[in-house]
Amino acid sequence: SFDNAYHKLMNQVMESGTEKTDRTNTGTKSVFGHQMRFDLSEGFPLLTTKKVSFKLVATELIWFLRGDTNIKYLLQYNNNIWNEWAFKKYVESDDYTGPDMTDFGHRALEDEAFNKQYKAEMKTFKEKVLNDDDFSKKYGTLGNVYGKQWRHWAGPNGEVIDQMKNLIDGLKNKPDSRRHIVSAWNPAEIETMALPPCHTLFQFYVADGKLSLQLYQRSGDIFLGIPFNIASYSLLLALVARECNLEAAEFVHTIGDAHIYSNHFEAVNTQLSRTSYAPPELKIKSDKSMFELEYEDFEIEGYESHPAIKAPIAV
Ligand code: U5P
Repeated sequence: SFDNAYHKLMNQVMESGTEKTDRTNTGTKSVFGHQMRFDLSEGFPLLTTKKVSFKLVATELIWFLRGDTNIKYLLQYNNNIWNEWAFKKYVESDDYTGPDMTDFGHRALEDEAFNKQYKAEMKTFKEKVLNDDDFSKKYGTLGNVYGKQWRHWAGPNGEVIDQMKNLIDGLKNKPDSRRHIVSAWNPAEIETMALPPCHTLFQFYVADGKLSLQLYQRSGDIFLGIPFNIASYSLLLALVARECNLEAAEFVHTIGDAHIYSNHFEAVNTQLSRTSYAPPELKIKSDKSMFELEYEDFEIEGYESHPAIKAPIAV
């Protein structure tokens, strides 16, 4: 099953990963260079040994495909996965006058009184992004993250490069090409991004009327990030295949630094003790182009899973 490949990675890192310090000061166990393959003809790879929210995956992917980089769209779908990074930029700015939020990620876990303050500030922040246009323009944006690079890469002479449109044209007109690549890694703009892209570059491949996709992910939080990334890129493969009248074949997931944070070890062991279910199926209930699809056009059928497992995110 799809869960097997993922459990194998968790096992391998728990048993033989190298202990390493990291940017977030949490500490990890990690391996370098790992590959998993997911055959979409067997179903949709939404993991079943813990509940993974398809809604969060789908709304984030639609947001990328729209070329959007402002969390307002995500908040409208109650998708909170990018909040911490936008919030960080706000509380570090001169416009922020509330209680000191330095290192809020760690402090919220350790100090209950601070956690209350943090939650209140975050709630106000979200409301302002949703309801105050000027505030939202200034602090809802994450800089030149995925959406910008996928749809509006800034060329050297002021031209705008739509990598996704070029990709679709290329797949339709020159399926055999070895240049079906989209890069989110734009060295000139890394400084302007809230988080340098984790899913760095992807490539498509056509053979026998079937389409495959490989992602190079430079850094992968195995417990919280990877289940999401697997579902997200599998959905992208399904959408691009549909757009090009091809059958979706394999999603190949290649990870650089694949790590488990030390405060996720217990959660990982819980998940490893669980047995998988059969994977669900993805249904797209519309003829619209992939660039016009809305969340309401998707359905995940027959998703049976173990309950979600909570774990803190490293900011
Ligand atoms: N991360 C993911 N998947 C994503 C986005 C972020 O796993 O889609 C994780 C990275 O693996 C890392 C953190 O743990 O977020 C980003 O930190 P860094 O690699 O930039 O230091």
